Amino acid sequence: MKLNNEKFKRLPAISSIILFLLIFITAGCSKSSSSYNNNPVTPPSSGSNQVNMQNTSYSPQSLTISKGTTVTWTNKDPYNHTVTSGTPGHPSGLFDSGNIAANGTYSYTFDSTGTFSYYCKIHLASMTGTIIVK
Ligand SMILES: [Cu+2]
Repeated sequence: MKLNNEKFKRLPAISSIILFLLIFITAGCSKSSSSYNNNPVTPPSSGSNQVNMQNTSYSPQSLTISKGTTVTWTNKDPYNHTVTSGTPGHPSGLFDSGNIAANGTYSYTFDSTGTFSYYCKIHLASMTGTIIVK
C-alpha cells in the first residue's frame, strides 16, 4: 500500500518535468528565431548622422557614428561652405564637398573606423569639425 502511494505521487512529478522540458525547448526555439531576425543590419536611425552648418560652424562640431554610416551636412547659412577632410590648409584628400550653397547638402559614407577631422575651405580659421567612427 505504501509503495503504491509513492508510485502515484511520482507521476505528476514526471509529467511536470516533461512539461518543463517542453517549455524550455519552446523558449529556446523562439529565442533562436528572434536572434536570427536581429541578424540583418538595421539602418542607422536618422537624426544621429546629421551635421548642420550654421553661424559659420559645424553643429555638432564632433559627431560619433558607427562604421558604414552616411553623414549628411546641411548648409543653414545664406552663404557657401565646404566639407573638406583634413586640418585647415592641409586637405587629407579623403573627401571634399566643394562649395555647398545655402540649403545645400553633402553626404559622405564612413567605411573605416578612426577620427576624421574636416574643415571649411572658405572659413578655415574658424570652421572645423570631427567625425569619430567606431
Ligand atoms: Cu564655411
